[in-house]
Amino acid sequence: MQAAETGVPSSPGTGTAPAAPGGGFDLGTYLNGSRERVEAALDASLGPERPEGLREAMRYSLLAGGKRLRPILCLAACELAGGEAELAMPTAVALEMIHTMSLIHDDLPAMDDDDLRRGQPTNHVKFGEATAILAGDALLTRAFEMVARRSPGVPPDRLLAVVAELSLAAGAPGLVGGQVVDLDSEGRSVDLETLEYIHLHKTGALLRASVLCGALIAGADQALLDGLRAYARGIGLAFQIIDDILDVTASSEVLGKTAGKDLVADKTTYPKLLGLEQSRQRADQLIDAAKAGLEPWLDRAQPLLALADYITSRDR
Ligand code: GRG
Repeated sequence: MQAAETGVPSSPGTGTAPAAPGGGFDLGTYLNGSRERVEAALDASLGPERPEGLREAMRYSLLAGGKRLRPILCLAACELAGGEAELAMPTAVALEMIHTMSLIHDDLPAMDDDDLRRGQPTNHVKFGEATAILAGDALLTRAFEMVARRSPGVPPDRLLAVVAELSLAAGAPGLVGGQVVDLDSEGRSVDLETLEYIHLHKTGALLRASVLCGALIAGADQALLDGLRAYARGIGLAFQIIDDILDVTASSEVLGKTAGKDLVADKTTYPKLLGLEQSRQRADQLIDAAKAGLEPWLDRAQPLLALADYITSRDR
């Protein structure tokens, strides 16, 4: 589902969920408003980095569009936990910086070797491999500075907890570990357990950090953090199942990245293991489980519940 282009930014940051004409939650308006604020924060996040060529490569990928799902999840979790979304904005930006870094590195010839990302030439195609690696490195390290030095108003112990979550998500226990197992699995069949390991780490870890960090900034208690962990597990796996399905069913033009790559690389995917129909059913079950994790907080969880549904209905 795409946010309506005409949607007027309304509630994100105000603590009031936008109402659709029928009285339900209006996800299109919510996404529009959140994206607009995230884009502005991303645009302002890179200062006068030098050398200029490095700055240009960092900005190129960071501002190349994308759904901005991780920052939006972070802001929504902060509000669910009773915090002002604006307090979580530097962390939301940091999450998008880490995500963008992972996309730049994933596209490199030594990794997934792709030349199209977010509808544009990949970073290494545009700037060369060395600059792309360094732009990724600079975004990753800048992400931690955003949290540690540019998050006014958040108590230091909460920022420390956020730094810990981000480190776990980006490093060997998260993105890097998942990527290593994914690369090791190329050209051979893997079972469902290994596939889930790859995706819980490569994709799920940062989505999990997104909601946990938002909630930590607001001082969430253990019960809510546990509910958000259950939510994140469900949306993380469902997100990847839909990614696998879209790789088969959508065009490169719509996706903004090369479609059909999994088939060409003979990768094990959910559709390959379960078939398209069962994969969709599995994604739906996971979204139901994700939403069940937030049941005790239903009155304030509308944005996160709607975002969970968005994950299975998205077309890119
Ligand atoms: C160097 C610390 C370090 C980590 C890099 C390269 C790598 C390790 C990990 C790869 C992680 C990766 C690219 C996972 C894929 C996740 C995924 C499904 C990306 C697509 O996310 P979307 O659909 O993209 O949210 P947009 O463009 O909308 O943001």
